[in-house]
Amino acid sequence: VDPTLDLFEEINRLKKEKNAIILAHYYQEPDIQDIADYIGDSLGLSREAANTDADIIVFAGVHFMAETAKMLSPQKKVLLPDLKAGCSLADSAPAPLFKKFLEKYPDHVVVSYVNCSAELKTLTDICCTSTNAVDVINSIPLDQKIIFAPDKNLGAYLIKKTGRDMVLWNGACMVHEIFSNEKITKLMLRHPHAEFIAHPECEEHILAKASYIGSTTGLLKYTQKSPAKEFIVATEAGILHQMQKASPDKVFIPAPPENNCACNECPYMRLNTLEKLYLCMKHELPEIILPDWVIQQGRVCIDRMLEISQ
Ligand code: CIZ
Ligand code: SF4
Repeated sequence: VDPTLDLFEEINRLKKEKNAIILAHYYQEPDIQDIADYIGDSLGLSREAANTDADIIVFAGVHFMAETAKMLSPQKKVLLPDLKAGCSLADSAPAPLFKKFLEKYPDHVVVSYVNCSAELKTLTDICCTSTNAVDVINSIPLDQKIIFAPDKNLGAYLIKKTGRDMVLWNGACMVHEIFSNEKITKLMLRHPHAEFIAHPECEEHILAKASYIGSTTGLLKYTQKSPAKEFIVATEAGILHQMQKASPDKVFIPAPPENNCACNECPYMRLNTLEKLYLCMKHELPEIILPDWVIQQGRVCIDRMLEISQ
């Protein structure tokens, strides 16, 4: 790409020219968040993908999210700036293995966190996000047994929260499992007035320290309404950009990971760059293509979720 090109200008031009909409997840780099038409978590982004009248959806997020957008708007072109933007959590539940696992629990309803592949969704009865997971589980009759996949940490949190016994698939997100309890404790001692808040994909011992647990949207809203002036935030660090924008006078500290790495940034989310976003809009590639049967069978569990969380 020509280094003198103003990527913001070019992207905005392509957006108009092609009647495209850019949907960006909270975990995208700040530049991408700033040029997006809509920024949100996976629930908000799915809703937006279902309702848009754009011809092209440019999905600045990871592969399973773009697949969800394609399932909800199959007649539209859905682009992902980098096809390698996957997800360690979605990868932890390969559909063929999961299918075998289900054979052991024939009379169970399958609830899957939306962070899973399109193929896994074809094996799922009802989907959920961290925003609506409690409502989704509460919508299932009490005598009905449940399997929850793929995140064991979110699953354990939901068992506590709903009192429902669920069979859990043993998956996890590499970003939310990396936080250091010891370093967070030290940070809290140094910032005694800071509130510690966390995403339910974190491990139980981390959640136990949090004064608020919620989805990315939940965390963002909480920081706006809480009287606290300082927050230590245990989720992917990208969300701090919107928190800081919404509350310029407050201080946001990313919760520290175990090693001295940037591993509280999702390596998959960060594969998308402004340059790749521009190139993908220019060439209308890479495009998300799904077999018809996957779209038809996979979207049933998403439609059920959207009905419950209208
Ligand atoms: O960890 C993720 O990928 C999350 C929290 C997604 C989402 O928006 O729920
Ligand atoms: Fe997947 Fe975790 Fe990255 Fe979210 S933060 S996309 S769950 S690897």
